[in-house]
This record gives sequence, C-alpha cells and structure tokens, in this order.
Amino acid sequence: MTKRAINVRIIIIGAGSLGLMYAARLARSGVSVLLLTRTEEQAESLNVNGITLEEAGAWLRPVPVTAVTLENYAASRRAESGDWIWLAVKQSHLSGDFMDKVAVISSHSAGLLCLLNGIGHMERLEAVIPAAGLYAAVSTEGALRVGDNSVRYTGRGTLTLGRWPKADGLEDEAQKMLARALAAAGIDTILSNEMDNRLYYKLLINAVINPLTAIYGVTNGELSLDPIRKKLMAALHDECETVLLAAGMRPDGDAWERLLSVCLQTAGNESSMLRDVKAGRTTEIEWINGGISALAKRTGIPSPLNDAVSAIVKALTLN
Ligand code: KPL
Repeated sequence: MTKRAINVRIIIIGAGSLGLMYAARLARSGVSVLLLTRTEEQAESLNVNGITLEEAGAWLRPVPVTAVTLENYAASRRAESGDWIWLAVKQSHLSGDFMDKVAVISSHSAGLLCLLNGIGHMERLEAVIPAAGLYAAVSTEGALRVGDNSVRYTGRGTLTLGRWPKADGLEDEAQKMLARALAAAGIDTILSNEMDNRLYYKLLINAVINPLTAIYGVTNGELSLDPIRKKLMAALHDECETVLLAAGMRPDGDAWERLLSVCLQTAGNESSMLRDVKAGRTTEIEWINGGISALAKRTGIPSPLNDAVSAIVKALTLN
C-alpha cells in the first residue's frame, strides 16, 4: 500500500524530551518536521544523526530530521500557512525576547500549539500571539531525553488540544490536517473545546507527581507504589483539587484515579522536575505548585502543602 502524503509541516520549538519524542514519531510516519533548538551543537547533532527513539525497550533505527537554532530561524525565515508550530519548552524559557521571536515566526502559520506544563503561560502568550492561531495542549505521554538526539518513549498517553481562548466548533481545516498527521503517526489525540479545564486537570497531575518525585528522588511509578508516599500524594492531591475547584475547574469525580493511572502509564519516567533538580536547572515549581498557591490566595483557601513543597523544591535547586 502506498503511503498518502501528509501536507503539513510541524515546526517544533524545543528539542527536549517531548519535542524529540513527538518529532521522531511524526517524522518516521512521513510528516515533515523541523526542530528549532537552543544550541548549534544540538541542531548539528540532529542533522547529522537524526533522532534515535527507544520504544518498548528497543532502540529503533535513527529517524532523519532537520534542525536549526531558533535564533537563526527567526533571523531569516517565517513559518508558512500550512505549518504548525509546537511550543515544547519550559515555562522558564518564556522571556519577552523569546515570545517576540515566537510571535514573529508563527505570524502566518496554521497555528501555535503550546505544550507547556503549569498555568499562566496561555495568558502570557495570548498577549503577544494573534488569538485566532493559538492552541493549548496537554500531553500525558512519557518521554525521557537521553542525549542531544536520543529519547526514550516511557509511556503511552494522549495528546489533548484545542483553541485558546475557547471557540465554537471543534474542528477547522487546519486542525483536521493536524489531526490526520497525528493519526498517521499513531499519536492518540483528543480535540477539546474546554482547554481551560484540561489545563487544570493536567496541573493537578503535575502538582502532585512533579514535586514529590523531585523531593523523594523516585520515578513516577515508584512514587505511587509506596504506601507512605501515596498518603502524601493523596493529601497534596486533595488540597490541589479543592483550590482548583474553587478557581473554576469542573469536577469529574475521577481525578485521583487519573493521577494514579498516569503514574502507572509513565512508571519508568523521571518527572521533568526530578530531572531538572538532578541537573541543577531551574524547575517549573513557580508555575505548578506556585500557581496553585497563587490561586489559593485569590480564592481565600489555605494551601500549606503546596507552599511547603514549593519551598522544599526551591531549596533543592536554590532557584
Ligand atoms: O508531565 C509530566 C512531567 O514529568 O512533567 C508527567 C505527566 C508527570 C510525566 O512525567
């Protein structure tokens, strides 16, 4: 059977765990992928060696991709109308200068899909990116970057995406093209017109798994398997859920089960916060548990556990 050409190009800003994992899966299914990196060294390594993906315990043949630094791309080129731009960086990268570059290169693109953890980023991006082209996304897939051009796919999850701010009607032509590319790559995708709620659900997951795995120094799977750690998970989960419900998250009754199932699905994964702590990098604690503490203050609810884990994680990295 001949492969149908997929006329969409995906430009991924950020070649970390998620960026590399999605780039490899999309590129091997025939989607044109361009990675925009922070460093020249990583761009060169990707151009020369492609991306090596480890899936189900086996390293697969490298997938060829094209890469260039964000700096060089923004200086001379712009995305075109059929291009999707995916933002797969940390909240700490969203400086004014960085967002200006993203705004310029994405100005004529089909859409800018934002795959960041935490809260607050969509509002900041909304202020500089034309609203019609902005999409929020949450991923529950597990990925672990092993090197500049190698990544381990540690757990199957879903990619949920939708317009930001909320728009009537789920799918426009650009989304349909993207959905086709995602389906061809075997990426389980959910289209949603309530991304504000989805970001809260994801925040609830990250606000429990990320700081506790960072503090205990364990994988996502090891966190929930230990009864004492699980007790602390439950207490932190309940505090976060109370705050998020007061802030407008719609209740759905199975948030705790969903959290446990993410731990299981990504059991071998080290959370992004644990990896940041180990590498001495700035963590996203400010936008995850710090974000919940800020919402708690606004809604007049105490948040002692969120305040405590924020203080401990900050002490671990002194950031
Ligand atoms: O998003 C994640 C992260 O590590 O930041 C989870 C879902 C917890 C997977 O590790």
